[in-house]
Amino acid sequence: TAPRTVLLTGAAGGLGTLMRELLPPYGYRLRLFDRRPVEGEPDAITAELADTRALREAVRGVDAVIHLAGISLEAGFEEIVRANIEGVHHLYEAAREAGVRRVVFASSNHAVGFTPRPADGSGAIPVGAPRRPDTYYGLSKGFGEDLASLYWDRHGIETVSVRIGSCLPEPASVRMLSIWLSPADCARLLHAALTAPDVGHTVVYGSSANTRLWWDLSSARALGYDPQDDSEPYAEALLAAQGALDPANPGHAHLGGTFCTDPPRWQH
Ligand code: NAI
Ligand code: 15L
Repeated sequence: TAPRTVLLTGAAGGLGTLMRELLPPYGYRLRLFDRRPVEGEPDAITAELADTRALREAVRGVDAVIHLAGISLEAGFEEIVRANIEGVHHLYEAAREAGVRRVVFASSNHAVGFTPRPADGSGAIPVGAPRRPDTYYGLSKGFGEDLASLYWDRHGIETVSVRIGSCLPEPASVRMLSIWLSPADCARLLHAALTAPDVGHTVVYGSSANTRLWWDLSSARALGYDPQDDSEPYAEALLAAQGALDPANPGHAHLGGTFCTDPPRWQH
């Protein structure tokens, strides 16, 4: 049976805020969790991922979890360890104890961020490409994917790990023309990840059907995901404002963009 009650961690964040609007029309009842209060949602659970008692309470009775909570940019190693490595472990332990069957894990393109940028539109980067994390942040996302794999093989908890590109209402850079995930397509992809049968542990890239796509969307499509958006209408204005990607610019040479520069930067 399709999941109905879904725990959404990271509900106060940028993506959580978009998904709180876009997922209920698919029929989900969302339970919300974040360390920050969720505006206008008095029933949201305000707690840290380190609070195992609160997490246990949060997963009780849910059919699935969408795990967005965590540090979403580069940070100090200790901070990343606490939120993204220990945090994801606490989440899976709570899910295991409560018998939750399915998790959708917000992984990131930065798990493979040092992969050289392929030709626009080639869709060349396979989901099985070796991990090349570009930051401690990207490294923690690879850890989350491997933890998901372990909990599938050992405990039978299914996960779809979604290596999200850039999910914003509009693409904000020339790089994002290739990896943009429109919010509506994000909701479509999360719905597919929650409802597809027998996913075991599946890794997918998360983007819209962009003309300039860099990666292979076939594992996402195999879940039933049928993206409806394309960043191309934004291309002319972004290229006029920012110029084409320059292979000599270290912030343009890899999939992860300026996360790959030294020190990493994450402005658009
Ligand atoms: P965000 O930073 O806006 O939201 C993350 C939320 O997690 C925040 O509300 C924060 O309070 C909460 N959080 C952080 N550490 C926590 C902890 N220890 N305990 C409880 N709550 C905690 O990030 P955004 O953009 O909404 O991303 C959501 C998820 O998707 C993140 O895991 C991020 O790494 C991933 N992602 C997002 C992309 C995007 O384009 N928005 C791209 C790739 C991955
Ligand atoms: C991410 O993983 C970040 O969470 C998000 O804020 C964006 O910077 C995105 O990647 C990106 O690569 O554009």
